[in-house]
Amino acid sequence: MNTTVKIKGMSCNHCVMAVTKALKAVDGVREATVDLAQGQASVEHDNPLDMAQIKQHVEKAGFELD
Ligand SMILES: [Cu+2]
Repeated sequence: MNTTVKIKGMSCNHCVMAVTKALKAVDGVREATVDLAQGQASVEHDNPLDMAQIKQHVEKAGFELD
């Protein structure tokens, strides 16, 4: 499955790496590809995404869901 997640607050490649790492750490996530210009991430996962956990990880990394 693939879900697009909107993320606020990313401004550079360092942010992209932090968000990528945070998303990949969520249970069931296989791959995460962050698009800085679009302010979003494409997340590949096995089970339906646990958005609460996505939110928690993104916020812990210092960003917000849009
Ligand atoms: Cu940055």
